[in-house]
Amino acid sequence: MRRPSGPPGLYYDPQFLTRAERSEVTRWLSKLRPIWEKRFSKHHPAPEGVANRPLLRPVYWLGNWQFACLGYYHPPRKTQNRCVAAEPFPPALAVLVRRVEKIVHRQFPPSYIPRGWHLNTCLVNLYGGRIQDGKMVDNARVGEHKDAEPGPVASISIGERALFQFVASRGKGHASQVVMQQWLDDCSLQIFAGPQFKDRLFHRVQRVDKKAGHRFVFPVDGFETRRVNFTFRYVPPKDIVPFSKLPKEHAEDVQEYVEALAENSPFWRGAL
Ligand SMILES: O=C(O)CCC(=O)C(=O)O
Repeated sequence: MRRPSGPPGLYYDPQFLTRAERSEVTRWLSKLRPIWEKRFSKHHPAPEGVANRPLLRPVYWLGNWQFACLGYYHPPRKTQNRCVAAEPFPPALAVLVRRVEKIVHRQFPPSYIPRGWHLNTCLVNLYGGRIQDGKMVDNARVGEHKDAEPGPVASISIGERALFQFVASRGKGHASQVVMQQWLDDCSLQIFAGPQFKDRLFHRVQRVDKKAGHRFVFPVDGFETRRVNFTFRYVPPKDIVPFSKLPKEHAEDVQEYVEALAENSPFWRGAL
């Protein structure tokens, strides 16, 4: 019998997805059209000297969409007009989420789980290489950060394995210290929670392998995807706003993204 393990606040199961579940998820993914967002926008411009570059990777959000240019959800102060109501989880993911929530309640103490917590948000991250000026530039990494949504965060990975690190900051100008690292395998589940892994430490994806030859095909120009990661989080429903209720300037900033999403999604067509 498999015995998923980890220190308090960290859970890892290298074989969470069955082959059938992986196939279901991959089938759903094949119809998805992720988008390239830019970091800044007309009403939320880049600071002086900072370029308004696209994110390192195409993304897709479910449950609610946190557009990069509006600023990510960050309680206690940065919570309003950042989480825009988005498509619900498809059946292939909803069934996994129910299993993950059970694991969370079994695995972590109640003090790690805020009242009302349930996984209602998912960021789908594509990792791979971008074709720039005719050359493939590897973009398969994420810099150190914390996920500010309250409570446990669950991450399901498919494709090439990724080197995921928890790091402690040693202040400006000093390299962070790696406290714990884990290769996230194809079909794996990682959950992190609590004062150490969720609140104190930062996390990052240092690199993604190329060895197994996994590839995913998306209608995204100039990007070759070899890993897909689903990061499930909780945003209190009171902080989720429909697109139609966004203040005018916010709506203007994300209009082009919503129009792109609407080309492939009845939900987003309805939101326009
Ligand atoms: O791809 C991963 O494993 C982690 C992604 C991540 O850190 C995030 O979405 O915040």
